[in-house]
Amino acid sequence: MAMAVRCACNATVFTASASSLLRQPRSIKLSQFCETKLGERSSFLSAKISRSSSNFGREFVFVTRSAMAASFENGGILDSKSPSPSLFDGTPRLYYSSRCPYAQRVWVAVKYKGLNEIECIEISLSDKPVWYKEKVYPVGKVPALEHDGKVTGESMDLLTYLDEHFGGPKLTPTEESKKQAAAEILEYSDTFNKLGFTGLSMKNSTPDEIGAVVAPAFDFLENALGKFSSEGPFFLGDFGLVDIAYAPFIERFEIAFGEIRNYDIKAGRPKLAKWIEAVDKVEAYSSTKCERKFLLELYKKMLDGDYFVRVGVVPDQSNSGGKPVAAN
Ligand SMILES: N[C@@H](CCC(=O)N[C@@H](CS)C(=O)NCC(=O)O)C(=O)O
Repeated sequence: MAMAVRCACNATVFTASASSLLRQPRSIKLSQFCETKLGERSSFLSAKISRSSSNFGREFVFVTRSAMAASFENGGILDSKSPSPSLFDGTPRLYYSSRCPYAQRVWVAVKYKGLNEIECIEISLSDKPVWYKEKVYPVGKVPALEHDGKVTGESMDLLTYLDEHFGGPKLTPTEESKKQAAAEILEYSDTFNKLGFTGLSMKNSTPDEIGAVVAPAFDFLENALGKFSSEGPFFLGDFGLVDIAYAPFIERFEIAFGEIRNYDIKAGRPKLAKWIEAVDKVEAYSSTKCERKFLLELYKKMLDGDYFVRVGVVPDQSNSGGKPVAAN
């Protein structure tokens, strides 16, 4: 598919698009891309692309001709060179980055609920558009949702917000026993992430030493997955909020622990292994996944540069002889 795109279209414009498509192969209507010459017809075509975006899995939203040109050159991601899309015109918009696990949560929810009325706009985190912080979301983080004349963030809050204000399948359970289980498992989510990033940051430790730190986190999941396992492979039996909250992080931990720290998160945890298999079959989730190789390289780079220590997610271990300090 990428070859056909390259042959039929302007090479400069489509090399970037094709590579982003390669990251996430999709069933794309080639004619829509091939007709797009960024010329007189671009407004019409942008509308056409935007309207049929739900067919793509990954949404492309191009509001102006120049925004379209800029985002095509950057694989559909708006960066510092891209003009802002329309703001506060009544269209709900999700701002996200496919590499951000927090934003991925909300993106999955939008897809799972089939909310085609929400425009999903991917922005570059390494070359963020200035207008994002100035005009859209002063906090400057993704995800953020524009709806009803305001912009709000925080992935977990947004999942609940989507469930309360939009249609589609419910993410939150209605049964009392499941509500309580969901609250308990979700309460652990920040601790889980922190322990995971702490373990990954243990550069000078053996897999056993790393395991001693992170095993409780993965054991917690294995145990939680046992609660409703007679009803299905997901945390509460059926796919929902809890799965969405954990999936993007488990996706990254599975790759980075296995391939960088030589620690297999699934070993001795059959329910977790089954959950990973099951969640991969949920199209709304699997279609948001970055390519494994891309995430591996990203995490190698982040861990080499002590990213999680620098941003304060993980305590500095430089004064502890390379051994972990508690992540609470
Ligand atoms: N607590 C927030 C965390 C969001 C977050 O940290 N997002 C990161 C990307 S993964 C971000 O936008 N960082 C700002 C930046 O990279 O400039 C949530 O759950 O939504």
